[in-house]
Amino acid sequence: MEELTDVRYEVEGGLAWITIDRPERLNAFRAHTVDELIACFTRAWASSDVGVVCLTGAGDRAFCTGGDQKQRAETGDYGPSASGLFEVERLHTLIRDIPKPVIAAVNGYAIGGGHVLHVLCDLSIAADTARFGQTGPRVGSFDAGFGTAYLARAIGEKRAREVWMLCRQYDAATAERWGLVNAVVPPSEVLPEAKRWAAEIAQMSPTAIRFLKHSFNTDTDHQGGISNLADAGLDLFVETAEGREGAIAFTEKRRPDFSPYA
Ligand code: S0N
Repeated sequence: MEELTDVRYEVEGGLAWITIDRPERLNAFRAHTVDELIACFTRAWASSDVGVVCLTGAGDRAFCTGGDQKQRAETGDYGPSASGLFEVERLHTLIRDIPKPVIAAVNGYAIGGGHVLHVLCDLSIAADTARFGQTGPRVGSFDAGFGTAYLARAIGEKRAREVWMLCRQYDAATAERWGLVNAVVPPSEVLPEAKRWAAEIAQMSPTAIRFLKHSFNTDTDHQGGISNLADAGLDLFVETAEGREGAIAFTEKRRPDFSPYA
């Protein structure tokens, strides 16, 4: 694996820590960050000394705040990547397909595409200070497919539609009540608690866990097709004046004006 700039990868006693390391942008991801996340998850998959993966964010403010809106406002995309593609859908599929449990240690904001990442993890442990929500309709994007349909599986149709249509933020207590996270702990306990859960899982049969994970996924794998469809639509949408207005308004720290597009 080449030297990492946006992500950290550390293995500690059978647990691979994958940390998005862009705290100055609240751990928002650009295309290169996604490339590095894919490399880290692939490495964890291939490593026989890794049984569980934990995804988290650097610092104490954010897990991940989704696509880098400053990059998007600057260049109209999420910046360069190895393949020339923004491979976030591939990352989503990898988090689901890696045959090892993935725990999200949600240490702060899980917003937009960052919220989708934690939803796709097998388990989520949140700080009591964490905040959850989607912002796409405010910033001129959407993350449909796993981002909508799988969320609805997790918390129900009405709540998933509320999350996307109102773009509110929810606290950790609400997330726990809704079944969006497995446990809520004080901020200093998020990583130790994830470690304890990983150690407990490590006592189990890895083969049984692998079959169980694939079996859970099989029921929702078709949602990957919806993701591809939505992704194709999003590529067109982000090029429009309506899509650009959302990204530009974010960097200008003002409310977007979508009134011409009703
Ligand atoms: C998280 C929020 C609410 C925090 O607010 P707060 O506490 O007031 O802090 P700020 O001062 O706003 O933030 C501190 C600094 O961090 C920068 N920053 C924060 N988030 C981002 C970001 N996402 N991109 C770039 N920079 C970010 C702030 O600008 C600030 O910097 P300074 O100090 O220089 O002013 C608040 O920050 C917030 O609302 N953030 C934006 C959240 C958001 O809208 N995220 C993007 C949502 N959209 C996506 O994620 C797209 C999904 C995606 O990529 C995708 C997925 C699947 C298929 C396709 C796509 C696709 O888009 O192509």
